[in-house]
Amino acid sequence: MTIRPFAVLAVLGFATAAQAHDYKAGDLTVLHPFAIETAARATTGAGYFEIRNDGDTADTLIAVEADFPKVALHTSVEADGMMTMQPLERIEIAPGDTVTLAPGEGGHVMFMGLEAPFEIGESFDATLVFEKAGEIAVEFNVEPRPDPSAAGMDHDEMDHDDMNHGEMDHDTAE
Ligand SMILES: [Cu+2]
Repeated sequence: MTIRPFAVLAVLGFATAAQAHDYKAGDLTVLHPFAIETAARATTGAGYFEIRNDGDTADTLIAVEADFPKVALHTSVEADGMMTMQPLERIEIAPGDTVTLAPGEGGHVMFMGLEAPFEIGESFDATLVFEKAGEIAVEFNVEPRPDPSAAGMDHDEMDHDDMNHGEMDHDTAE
């Protein structure tokens, strides 16, 4: 069996496009924060990451701060056949656990009041605020919208702009 060079190149190309980057504070590691590209006139964008807790005690993500008019933790829920988003006030990470915010899985950071769309290849600074570990400065890389035909990506077809943020109490996640 010989290695086909084209297959190898394809794998390397993907790894570069979605370059991993991690941030550590105490027992917490924030893995690969990324945001999804937005449509030209979008005023909201979604961000994702994983948080791993290697410690013996739980910690809690209580806020995400970034240079946008409003930033909140959200979860997408289905009610009466309609997808809506609700604020998440906190995300607890149990000892030994990894919490994943990923497209199609509900939880996300919502960046609101964008004055320019998120474009692939851009990045922006943000700070994750934890109850015990304190603040972790991270960088979100803007990545392509995941292929909606991929399994488990149903929710990602939602355009956040179509959803009614007006009914939510945004102040809870300030
Ligand atoms: Cu949202």
